[in-house]
Amino acid sequence: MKKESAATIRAKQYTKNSDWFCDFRYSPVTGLAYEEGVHRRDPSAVILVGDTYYVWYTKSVGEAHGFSTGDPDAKVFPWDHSEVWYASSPDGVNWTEQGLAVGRGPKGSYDDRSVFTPEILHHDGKFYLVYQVIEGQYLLRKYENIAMAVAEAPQGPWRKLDEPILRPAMNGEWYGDDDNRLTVKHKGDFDSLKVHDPVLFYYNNQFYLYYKGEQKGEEMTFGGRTTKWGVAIADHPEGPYVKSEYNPVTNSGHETLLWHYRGGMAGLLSTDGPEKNTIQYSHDGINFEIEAVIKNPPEAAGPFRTPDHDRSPLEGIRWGLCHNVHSKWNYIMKFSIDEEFKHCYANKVNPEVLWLGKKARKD
Ligand code: AAL
Repeated sequence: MKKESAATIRAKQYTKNSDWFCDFRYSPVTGLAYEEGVHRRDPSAVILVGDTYYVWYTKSVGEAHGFSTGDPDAKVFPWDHSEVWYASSPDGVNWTEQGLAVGRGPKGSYDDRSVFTPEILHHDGKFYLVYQVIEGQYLLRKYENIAMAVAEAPQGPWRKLDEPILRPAMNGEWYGDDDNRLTVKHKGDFDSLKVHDPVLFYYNNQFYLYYKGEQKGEEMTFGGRTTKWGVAIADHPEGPYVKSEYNPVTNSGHETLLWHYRGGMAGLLSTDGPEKNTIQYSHDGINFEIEAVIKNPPEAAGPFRTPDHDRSPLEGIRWGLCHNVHSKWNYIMKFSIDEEFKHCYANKVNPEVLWLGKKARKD
């Protein structure tokens, strides 16, 4: 009998087609591009209001110094001492920064240190911004919360809710008093330490707030950091949000990226976990299955929220904005999906022809 390796036996289990598979392309934008001395990052989804595109993002100025300065006010990360700003565009490529959307609160308030990583939901004539907040000194063991502000127009004014809408589980127990988030007696839930990267949807007549959880005593696995996503659900956009009993709903993934597709929710998981670099789909917003394994995914992406999301599995991420954090000053660029190769195979056209054509265009 023909011998089969473990990999060959596994390969036979991978029977899905390429409907959810794609490659990604990146291109510059104007107005939110690299700027010396300024970080712009974590773009929200892009929404179209009238004939103008809008995006919200984390903005901060000045260098980050880490945790070893001894100065409790020193900026530790590029997203520390940040604010949420917004920009508009006629075409999704040429952006004009419009100014501050949501700033930090006065000393002693739940968002007095940093306000960052925004996402937007336009629903029923109102605009809901969800974002991360930090109060007081930024420590590695700091609990981080998610807050909301509401407006009648993309230009604001934004009304902050009185309290954050989501907090970490805050269970688990630290070991020792050093500010070390890896040393614990026990870890607690997947989101015992931080709730990050919120994204809000109107889904099945409720409001689904997906987020990334970080755990006290997080470890490294063979897939990288143990970050996972959860969802909290509310009947009203302003809450109260109740965490799903099924949380975490992913076992991998860093910044959240999700979109509607034919009555279910799709997500792109990147950066961390054994299922990073996969696109997943759930028919109910809770039970996600891997649909495609991808490469080169966008970081912290905010896709254009198209009304045509049911047209094809990837319509909800056809293009959008993402950030580049691999340079001294973080900046925003455009991503788009590329399905050309896939279509070659579907149409039985040698992909080499496409490749040569592209090369010729470039030369
Ligand atoms: C990113 C995101 C969140 C974190 C920080 C800024 O990787 O997960 O946004 O808080 O880093």
